[in-house]
Amino acid sequence: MRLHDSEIERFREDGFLILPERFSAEEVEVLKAELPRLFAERRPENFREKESDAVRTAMGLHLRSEVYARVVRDPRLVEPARQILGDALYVQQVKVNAKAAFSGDVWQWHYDFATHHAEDGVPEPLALNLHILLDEVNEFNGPLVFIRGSHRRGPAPATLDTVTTSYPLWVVDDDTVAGLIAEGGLVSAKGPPGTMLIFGDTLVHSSSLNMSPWPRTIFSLILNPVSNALTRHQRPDHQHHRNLTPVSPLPGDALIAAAGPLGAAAVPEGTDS
Ligand SMILES: O=C(O)CCC(=O)C(=O)O
Repeated sequence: MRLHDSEIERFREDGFLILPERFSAEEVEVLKAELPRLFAERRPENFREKESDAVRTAMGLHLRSEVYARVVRDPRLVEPARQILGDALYVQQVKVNAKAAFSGDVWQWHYDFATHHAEDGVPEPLALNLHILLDEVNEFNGPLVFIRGSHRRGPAPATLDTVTTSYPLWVVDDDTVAGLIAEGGLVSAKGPPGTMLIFGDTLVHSSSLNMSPWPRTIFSLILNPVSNALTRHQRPDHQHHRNLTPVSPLPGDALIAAAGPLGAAAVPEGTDS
């Protein structure tokens, strides 16, 4: 559950970690089973693709589902983040990013802090993005692609792109990206369901179209130190939550428990964090 020293060293060097077999097939099924209901909802938290009705990203999930309320407190996500950042972390954003078979759209080259800083006034690039792959992610269905070591250059110049996809994003220009790739090279974040990814706020990344017949679905939790909280409130709560209550880990089996008869009724303490 905790990261080894060598993993922390690798994270600091590369800017990301790819950690296979962190969540079981059963746990992944529990997370996926919620998605048809959540994706069917017509509400602002569900962003649909520009060219189709398919959900591109569904946000605020811990406030919409008991199962997702539990996964944001899963020790396999929270403990590594605490090791890297310290104990007082709040839930900044909770979402599932989907890329439908044959049509899932791109995420342009960007790093998350550009948006966190420009839109939400987050002071420092400290937040961590913690992912769980919910489908097999391969070279064909639009994996995230990281520029190794790109975080070490610090925040690159970024501009707001409101046209390329349905989701406004602060993006990095091609010349900067080419220079970063020449220095660090590319890594495709592939793996079977249950693989975890961790990456930092200035790591430059993207993902391409899903032209394959295989959907690509990924859970994403962003944790940020309470001491580095947002200072601007222009985006809706689901894009950057205002509740700064430090997240506290649940027992490791809580996700499976949530799928049982108790979980269906019980809302654990602190799920509004
Ligand atoms: O899901 C993806 O392909 C990329 C998502 C991403 O870059 C992000 O959420 O910042």
